[in-house]
Amino acid sequence: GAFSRYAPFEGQEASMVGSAKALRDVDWIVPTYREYAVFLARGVPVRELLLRLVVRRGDPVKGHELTLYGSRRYRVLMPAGAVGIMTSVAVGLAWGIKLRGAGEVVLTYLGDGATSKGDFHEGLNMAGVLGVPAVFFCQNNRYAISLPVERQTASPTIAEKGAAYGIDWYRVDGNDVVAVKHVTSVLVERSRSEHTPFLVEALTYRLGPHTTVDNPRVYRSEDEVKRWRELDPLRRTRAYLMERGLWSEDEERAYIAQVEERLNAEIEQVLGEPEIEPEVILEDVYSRPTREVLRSMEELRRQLARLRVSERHQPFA
Ligand SMILES: Cc1ncc(C[n+]2csc(CCOP(=O)(O)OP(=O)(O)O)c2C)c(N)n1
Ligand SMILES: [Mg+2]
Repeated sequence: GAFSRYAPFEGQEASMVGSAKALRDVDWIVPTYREYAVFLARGVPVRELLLRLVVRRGDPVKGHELTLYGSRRYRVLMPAGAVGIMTSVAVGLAWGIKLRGAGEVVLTYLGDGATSKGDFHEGLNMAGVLGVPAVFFCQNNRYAISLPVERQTASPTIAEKGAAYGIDWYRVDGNDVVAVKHVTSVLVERSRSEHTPFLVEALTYRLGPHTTVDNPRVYRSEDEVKRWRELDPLRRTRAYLMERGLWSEDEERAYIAQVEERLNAEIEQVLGEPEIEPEVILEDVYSRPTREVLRSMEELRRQLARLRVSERHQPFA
């Protein structure tokens, strides 16, 4: 109940971690609202993400755009909430990198639903024409909220849409972390040296709800979810490691206990941080506030003061 809203990624861990681990520190990530495992894999501190999710002072994005995350330090572009539009923004970023000769690569995340947006097609078209160092990583998790992918496109695969734009495309088992890491690493390095874009379709499944305010039972069967649970990437990774004697039940128990303890302590800490002042919403409109912004700020303060006075007189019963 502490988070306002959140888009869980259970089932997509292998796609997110495998792809993020294919990057070098200089590379850029263009995420959607769901890529929290990507941020962790990149090394963003848990505390920073928690401050973001509970919207407390210290939130790197200062309360703007609930649940979305961006960071200059970790080279994560702040996405827009509107689905799909970051595909073309990422092309601009990658083109800039090419013009500067910077040797960086842009890894752009998108969902199956985003491929129906014009921005996806415009972005891929420009990426092909300009020859930019960008890898488009589409997590086909079978749903865009309640809409199954079969109703999203009549194309047999999402990946092959790259062909229309002269972009090489690949499909990978998105629940196999080793396969995802391998494919993405090869393409990221080729993209870096050859300035060529690629499109990857990672076949995966969202095991949880779309967000914490969604009820997936109304649009898909328990049976379907059960079938995908058997392909849970965590289960598969565990089996793979145990078979090779690299992981054990004891180690796992100890590890989970340790992580839970640390996480609970961090959550308690961030919940103790002061809330963000509403005025902050106007702070970053321009690098230096204009007269209009200052006037709005004054007006907001007046309204807030009035609100606080009336709250005091009519306490919420
Ligand atoms: C332009 C636009 N239309 C609709 C929405 C509402 N919306 C939010 S997430 C989402 C589904 C996106 O599905 P997909 O691209 O497959 O990503 P996933 O949520 O599965 O990770 C929709 C329709 C939105 N945010 N922006
Ligand atoms: Mg989807």
